[in-house]
This record gives sequence, C-alpha cells and structure tokens, in this order.
Amino acid sequence: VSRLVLVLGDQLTESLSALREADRDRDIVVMAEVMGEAAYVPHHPKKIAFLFAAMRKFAARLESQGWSVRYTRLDDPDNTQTIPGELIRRASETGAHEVLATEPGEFRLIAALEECPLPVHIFPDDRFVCSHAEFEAWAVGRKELRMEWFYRDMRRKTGLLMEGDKPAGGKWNYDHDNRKPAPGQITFDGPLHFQLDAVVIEVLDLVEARFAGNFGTLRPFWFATDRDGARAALDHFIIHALPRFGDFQDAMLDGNRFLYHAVISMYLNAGLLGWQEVCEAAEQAWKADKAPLNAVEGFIRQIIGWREYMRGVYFHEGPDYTRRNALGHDRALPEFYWTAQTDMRCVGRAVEQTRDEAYAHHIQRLMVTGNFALLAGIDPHQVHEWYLAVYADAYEWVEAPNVIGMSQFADGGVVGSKPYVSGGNYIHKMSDYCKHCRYKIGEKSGDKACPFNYLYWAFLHRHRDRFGKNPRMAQMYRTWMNLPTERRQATLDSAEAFLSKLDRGARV
Ligand code: FAD
Ligand code: DLZ
Ligand code: SF4
Repeated sequence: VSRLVLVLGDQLTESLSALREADRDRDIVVMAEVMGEAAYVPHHPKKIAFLFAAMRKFAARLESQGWSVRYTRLDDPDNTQTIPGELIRRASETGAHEVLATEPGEFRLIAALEECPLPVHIFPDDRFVCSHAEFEAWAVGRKELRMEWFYRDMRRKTGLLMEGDKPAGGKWNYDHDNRKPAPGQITFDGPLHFQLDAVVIEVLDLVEARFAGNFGTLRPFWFATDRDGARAALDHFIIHALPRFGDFQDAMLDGNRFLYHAVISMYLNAGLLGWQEVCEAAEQAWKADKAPLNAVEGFIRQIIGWREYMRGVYFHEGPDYTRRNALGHDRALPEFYWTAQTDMRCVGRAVEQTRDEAYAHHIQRLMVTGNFALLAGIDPHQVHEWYLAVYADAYEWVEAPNVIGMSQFADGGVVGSKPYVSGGNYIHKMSDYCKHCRYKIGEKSGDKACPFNYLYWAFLHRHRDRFGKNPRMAQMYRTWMNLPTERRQATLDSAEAFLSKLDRGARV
C-alpha cells in the first residue's frame, strides 16, 4: 500500500526528510493550496503568489523525476481548504492510511498534524545546521542564551571561515566594522527581477481574484519561483553586493529599498536555497579575494548564527511564545501600519516599501517599525501578526523570535539582554529620512519634535523598575535623571500628547 508524503509550501526542497523516507515507486506526494494556510493571517499577496507559483513548479519537478503527485489548487471544487482535510481526502482516494511529513515550522500546524485522524510520522526538518536536540543540549543549564556563543559553535561545527580551530582572520565577529551610515551612492541595482511565465501569470490572476482585500501590491511581481531562479538571485548578490554588505548592513536610504542586502530570505525559508550553498558561495568569494572578511563574516553570521539561533529559541520556548507580553503593552496597532499614512517619514517609507515589495531590510524592521511599536507600547501579539502577514519570508519559527523576542522584548529577555530601543538620533545617523520629515530631529519636545525622541525617554521612564538596574542601560538612566526637571516633564508631556493623539486615531 502506498503512503502519503506531505510537502508544505515552505518545504520545497528535493532532499526534504519526508521525501527521503518515501519510496517514489509506490508513495504519493500530497501538496495543497488551502485557505487554512493562506488566511491564518492576511498574508501579503506577493507572499501567497510566490508560494503558490513555487509550489506548482516544485510539484511539476517532482513529477518529472518520477514521483506521483496529487496537487490541490485553491479553486479545486473538492478542496477541503485545510492540510489535514486534504490528507484525509487523498487517503480515501488512494487507499493510503499513513502519512510521512517533515516537521512544519509552526506549532499551529504541528498540532493540526498530530490531531489528524490518520497516523502521521513527523521527521525532523534537517535543512538547518542545528537540530532541536543540539540546541537543547547547548541551552541546558545556561542562565542566559546568547547568540554570540551559539554562533561560535556553529562556526566550529560547519567549519565555515575557520582556520583549524581558530576563526579566520583571528576574530569571530567583525561587526565593529559594519556600522557605517548610508553612503551617498549605491552601486548595486538591487535584487534580480524575474520575467513572468505562464505558471506565474495564472497564479497572479488567482491571487488577484481571491486576496484583493489584503494589504500589499501584487504587481509588479518579480520574485524567482524555482530553484534555478533563486540560485541566480544568490549569485547576483554574491557578485554585485556582498563586497559592500558588511559596511552598510545597518544603513537606510529614503530612495533605495535594498541597499546591499541579499533579498534571499524568502527563497531560503521556502526551501529553494539551502544554508550550505549560500554560506559556501559567500566563503568562496572571500577566498577568491572578491569580498572582504568583514562582509562575508557578517553575512554568514546572519545565516548560521541569527537564523539558526532564532529557530532554536522558537522551539525551545514552546507554543505560548507568541502570547508573551513581559512589558504589559496593550495599545492597538496603529492604522498607519496598513496605510503608511503618517508624518513620520521613516515609518511611512518602511510601510510603503513593505506594501510594495513584501520586503524591508533588517534595520527597518528592527529600528523603525519595531522600535516605534515598542516605544509606543503596542500589544506585541498584534505586532507579531502584522510581521507574520506582511513579509514574504515570514513563518512563525523565524518571525516570532525576531518580533516577540528581539524587537518587542515581550519574552522578557530570552533573545536579547536589553530592549532594542532608540531615539530619533539612531535613525538620523543611519539614514537620510529625517531631512524629508515634517518632524524635527533636533527637537526633543513639543509639536514639531521627532516622536522617537520623547517616546524613547518616556519608555525608559515607564519601565524604570525593570530596566533601571540593568548595567547595560545604566548610562541612559543617568542621562535621563541628570536632565533638568522641566525638561523631563516636557518630554513626558509630549509623549502623552502624542500617544493620546494616536489613540484618538488622529494623524501623527
Ligand atoms: P540580509 O540582510 O541580506 O541577510 C542575509 C540572510 O541572513 C537573510 O536572508 C536571512 O536568511 C538571514 N538573517 C539575517 N538576519 C536574521 C535574523 N534576525 N533572523 C533570521 N534570519 C536572519 N527574517 C525572516 O527570514 N523572516 C521573518 O519573518 C523575519 N522577521 C523579522 C522581524 C523583525 C522585527 C526583525 C527585526 C527581523 C526579522 N527577520 C526575519 C530578520 C531579517 O530582517 C530578515 O531575515 C532580512 O531582512 C531578510 O532580508 P535579506 O535576505 O535581504 O537579508
Ligand atoms: C504561508 C503559506 C501559504 C500562504 N499557503 C500555503 C498553502 O496553501 N499550502 C501550504 O502547504 N503551505 C502554505 N503556506 C506555508 C505554511 O503556512 C507553512 O508550511 C507553515 O506555516 C509552517 O511553516
Ligand atoms: Fe523618523 Fe524622527 Fe527622522 Fe522623522 S525626524 S524621519 S520621525 S527619526
């Protein structure tokens, strides 16, 4: 008897564990476009179109390799619209009575598979450097989890940028060289754009018809939707942008959405690229003298360090993680996260590009939209759902630790030892947004002052019991307490006026 082999939308990898366990001569691959997955948050139309097109092409590829595939399209009349529903339907159609699956990247879907009336054998998702067991072994007994220590172990394990047991160049981390402000001119034209083909055109029409109300523009659609395209996008980055990636990793520009970023996270997370080929391509560029060590180390750290660490934290912390709210924040997510209608230029630009591209780079996510939400005391669960919906690379295993942990400090310090908050000066230093802004970066309080400036101090003041004794924040509290009382009062008054305007729904 044949068995069903489930391949999810972010499992588009030929060497997937469930496929390795299966027998292509007798087992049947099941793939399904279902509303259960396409609507648990209002995903960006580009994200849905990318996944559906990539799923259709991956199914065709498996068939060309001799697999038999039962593929459900969103509009198929028999579609039950959930993953377990499709497994049950395909089981009764084919007479299969068990399922081979690779562990999904969200607790929600793992639970759904576990509750499925068919026996589902879940194999580890081994498309990562670090297994769950290895992460647990690393985490056990540690008072604090810190990415840097984890990262060094991953360097040792993979041998990437290692000279024997020593890090290449003598240092593990070259971040010190990687914090340059935005350069005047960008020499990279941005990520590769791909022509539409018949599969993509058909999917775009479907998504346009079915998800018209979702936040985000569908066209122009330019993502790669198969492995070869994703590989070409990677190679394009390695040649044209990697050499300057490190220097300007934290920079932002009003007129440039991608700077020297790779824009490959959607491909990596869907399985079209693997961490190994990505890191090896970068290491190779350094060995061939085509990219400096600070850039290559910084890039590899994002992938075998941050990306793996975030996944480890998600599975280590468990299903309640997205409900954490250590700081007790409860303000509703402002409407401008969906409309870009705000006078804060930095926030408006980040939301506009998110709407257009289903992409924003790390510092925009962290220090603009994330920083604002944290300073304004927005409910972290609403912030989490926004990030999960709007980015083409967002799945809970990677999005939640970045949002709930790194960005909102809602996990109380699992991911980071202090909250990532800053006043407007950081944004001013790293970008050119402020010169296009109605608010004045140099003013600290009053109607014209940059809201980040007073919200920052008001945040520290509000949470002084929690953070006042944190040695890494002591300097900031001293600065605050050394301000004349009137200055402090004016700052707090400005913050209160701003937040009450926000709560009334007035334009800010
Ligand atoms: P580059 O800057 O070129 O970096 C290269 C690669 O490193 C990325 O493709 C990505 O795979 C990896 N990487 C870098 N930083 C991280 C990180 N912090 N965590 C995990 N991987 C990382 N990344 C996602 O993949 N999905 C998300 O849903 C997501 N949500 C985020 C939410 C917030 C609030 C923040 C602050 C960050 C989030 N990130 C997320 C991390 C990071 O912003 C994106 O991975 C990155 O912007 C993707 O663009 P890129 O490919 O151009 O990355
Ligand atoms: C994100 C997504 C979307 C939009 N649609 C589908 C789908 O129709 N079918 C599917 O198998 N997967 C989809 N996905 C990806 C899943 O949501 C993802 O596998 C889980 O969230 C686990 O990471
Ligand atoms: Fe953003 Fe403040 Fe600069 Fe305006 S002045 S762009 S709100 S940091």
